[in-house]
Amino acid sequence: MQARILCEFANSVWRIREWSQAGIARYLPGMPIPSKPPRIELVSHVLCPYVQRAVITLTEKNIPHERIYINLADKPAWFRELSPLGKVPLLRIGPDVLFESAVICEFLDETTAGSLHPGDPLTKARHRAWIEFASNMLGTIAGLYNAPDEAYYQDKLDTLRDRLAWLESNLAAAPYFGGARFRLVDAAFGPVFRYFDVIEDFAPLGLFDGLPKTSAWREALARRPSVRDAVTFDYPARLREFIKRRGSHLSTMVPAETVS
Ligand SMILES: N[C@@H](CCC(=O)N[C@@H](CS)C(=O)NCC(=O)O)C(=O)O
Repeated sequence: MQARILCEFANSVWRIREWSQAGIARYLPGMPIPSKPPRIELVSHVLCPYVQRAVITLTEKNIPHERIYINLADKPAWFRELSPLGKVPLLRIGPDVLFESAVICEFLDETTAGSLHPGDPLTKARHRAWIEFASNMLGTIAGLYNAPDEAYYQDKLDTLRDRLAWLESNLAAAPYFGGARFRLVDAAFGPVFRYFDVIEDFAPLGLFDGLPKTSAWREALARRPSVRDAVTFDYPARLREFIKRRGSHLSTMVPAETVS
């Protein structure tokens, strides 16, 4: 009897270890132990900045997963059935589906060791607020590349200047938002700054002039492997092509020869 209990205990320990090595979850007492880790799949789009947040989190937390890229201009029927808002990213965990990047990133973070959120509730809340701020900036960037004329374009640039000034005055530490440790808030801003990396190649934005702290943060994020590798190698060419096709003020600045 004792031998059987010991044997079952050892077996459970192995299963917990395999499960957590696969990056899946903390074992909580009383929780049923799955015999193998659930399959994790990220439904993605090559240019989506919200997908990049999830990819960065998956990479930072070493979570084995598969990525499925879909065409948002021709959404597959299975995707429409799974995505309440028809948007990527979607995270499939076995039979379960999560949507909204912030929720996905927090789920991935909470179910693996070593949190990417600060422990102190006030600091954590502050980071969450700045993640929202990053989403707002993404909306303004979309306004910039869709701006039909110069006046609208300049208006979006002014808004971005204002947003970046707020960032500059709220960055107390280096190299990352909260200091030495890379956090979920950093995962949210990496994709924001990546837009400027591509656009600045053909359009003079001058958005970071006089912003030393934000510029240094932007560079640190661009160097971070999880951020750098969150997109495919042809991302810059794809983004230029996407912008070119908007028929916007910015589209006219994309040199024809840089589009594949
Ligand atoms: N709030 C969402 C935004 C996701 C989002 O806007 N995804 C875009 C691509 S970047 C999308 O799927 N758009 C498809 C559509 O609206 O039809 C999140 O954080 O996940």
